[in-house]
Amino acid sequence: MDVDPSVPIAGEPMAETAAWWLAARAEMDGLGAGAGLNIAHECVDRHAGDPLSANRVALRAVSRAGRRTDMTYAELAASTSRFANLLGELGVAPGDSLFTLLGRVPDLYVSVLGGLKALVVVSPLFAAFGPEPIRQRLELGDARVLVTTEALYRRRIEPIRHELSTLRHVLLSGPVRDLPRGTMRLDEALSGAAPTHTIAPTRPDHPSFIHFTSGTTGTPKGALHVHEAVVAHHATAVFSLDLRASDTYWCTADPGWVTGTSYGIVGPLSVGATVIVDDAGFDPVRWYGLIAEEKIDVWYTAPTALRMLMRAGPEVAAAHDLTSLRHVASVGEPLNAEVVRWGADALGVEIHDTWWQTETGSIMVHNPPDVAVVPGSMGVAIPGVEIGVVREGEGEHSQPSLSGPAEGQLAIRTPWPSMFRDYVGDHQRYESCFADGWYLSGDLVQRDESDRLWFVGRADDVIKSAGHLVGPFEVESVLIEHPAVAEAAVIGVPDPVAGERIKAFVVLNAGHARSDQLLMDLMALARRRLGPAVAPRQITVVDDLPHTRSGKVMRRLLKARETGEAEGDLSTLEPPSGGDRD
Ligand code: 6R9
Repeated sequence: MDVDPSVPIAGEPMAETAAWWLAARAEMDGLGAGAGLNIAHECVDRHAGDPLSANRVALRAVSRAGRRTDMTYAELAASTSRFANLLGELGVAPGDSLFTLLGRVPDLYVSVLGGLKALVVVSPLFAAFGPEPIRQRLELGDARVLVTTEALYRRRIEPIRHELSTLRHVLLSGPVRDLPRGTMRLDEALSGAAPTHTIAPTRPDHPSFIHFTSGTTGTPKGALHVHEAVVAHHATAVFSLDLRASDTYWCTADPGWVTGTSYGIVGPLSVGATVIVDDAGFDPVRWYGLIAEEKIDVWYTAPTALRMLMRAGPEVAAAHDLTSLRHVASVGEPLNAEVVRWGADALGVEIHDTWWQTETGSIMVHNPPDVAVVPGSMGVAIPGVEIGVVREGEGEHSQPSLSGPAEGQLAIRTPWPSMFRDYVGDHQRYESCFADGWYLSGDLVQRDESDRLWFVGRADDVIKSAGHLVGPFEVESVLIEHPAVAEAAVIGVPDPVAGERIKAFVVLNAGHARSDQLLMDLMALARRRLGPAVAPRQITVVDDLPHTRSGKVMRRLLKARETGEAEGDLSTLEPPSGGDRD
């Protein structure tokens, strides 16, 4: 993070010259000649400075009890300026890092955007993390400032504060009963700071965010992003999520995950939309109620949530008026064709899958809003991005295949505006993600004759059985079609003859009991639909499956348990109870 932000670079070229990016870039007004591009300016000050949008609601926080608190773009501009000025008064310098450990409350958004105004590097952490994953991340990111609550501070930070050698300032959001030593109240500190702030020149490659993502082994990886990424967030918010300034928009992801920042904060605010801020957990009645009451136009969510809504039954959906929904999109894990078909009925709109990663920063593959969805496909490359498929067995330096049917690892030609620029503290690992100008995603895909991409699996989750490459998702999708099955996870277990043998774990819906007949039915369904090479050899009924906190089934953990291998980094494992949210 050793850049000198005081040196503006006049006319610095954008990383990508495609028309798509140029169109988005043209909508950014920038900080003036030679002063660069700052995310917070594009998301907040640009709208606050325009009489047409200054009084539009930027953030609408909806409490568990249904109470609304609105903040307009003008109010958000003032609060974030106060926050940026406060950081300056505390001696926090551009390039220092600021972490948040907060639920989804307005102070989270003010801290993130105020931090960006002050050119500090922001890392929002998920509030349900325990002390160990928090410590790892604060240490890896050299945290200088932390914004959290009194309760979270007492529980998660106080016990480890002495280990956090770079941490200088802790600001407490919300009510404080008994101010802990070495902390400050955020509200008091903000009220003493001036409500206007001139953003310093910001180079497009100035660091903006660190988003942590779990690897298969070792410590989490801190993907470093830059201000220029706002161009990609804006372009994809408009062209992939179909978002407009007049829309009310809800992204169900927490900003502790890249989706909750890129599309819970940056993308929608860059468009000037009204963002719903909801801190309550999943509840089908409440969720449908929120869509109906807030008249959500555009909704970005995850397959697990959609599958849970599907399980809640059609009558729950039918009891709410969901006609405000114009565009629904999904990300993060495979979106089963069955869920897309359910969505068309229950939500009244098609669910548009999108694919991207913490490292890519923004949507890379999408189902465009104006094209009929092909259920089960992740879609096509967004304009301005070139996706290649690296076929298995091709030499390390062969070029990826660019179109037509192919199967292999998804690769993206560098650069693009929102690409990560490093893994903090592990440049070697960063370098190892690239070959010959391509970023290698680690995901395996199939591409069809229309250049549509179909998810096969993570490179390390894919099963090789009797010479056939088998994607667990394919098998899981078939198993969950059975009315008794709520969820399925499929792994490869070592087999002396076939290399790997396919094993499935299934969780049953309420009202269904494990029986030999049911297992035979499932086996028959799988064989019928998938053929003997792909159907599981073994199906086991379990009470629940291990998930990451972002909702992905941890097949790797199932596999490790099955084979007796080390379980690896479990910091993102969701507790089986379904959540210990603060
Ligand atoms: C945004 C986000 C990235 C990994 C990615 C892939 C999986 C994402 C998907 C999908 C199937 C999709 N993934 N989108 N799998 N279909 N539409 O989720 O980032 O947390 O870094 O996860 O998620 O395996 O490589 P991140």
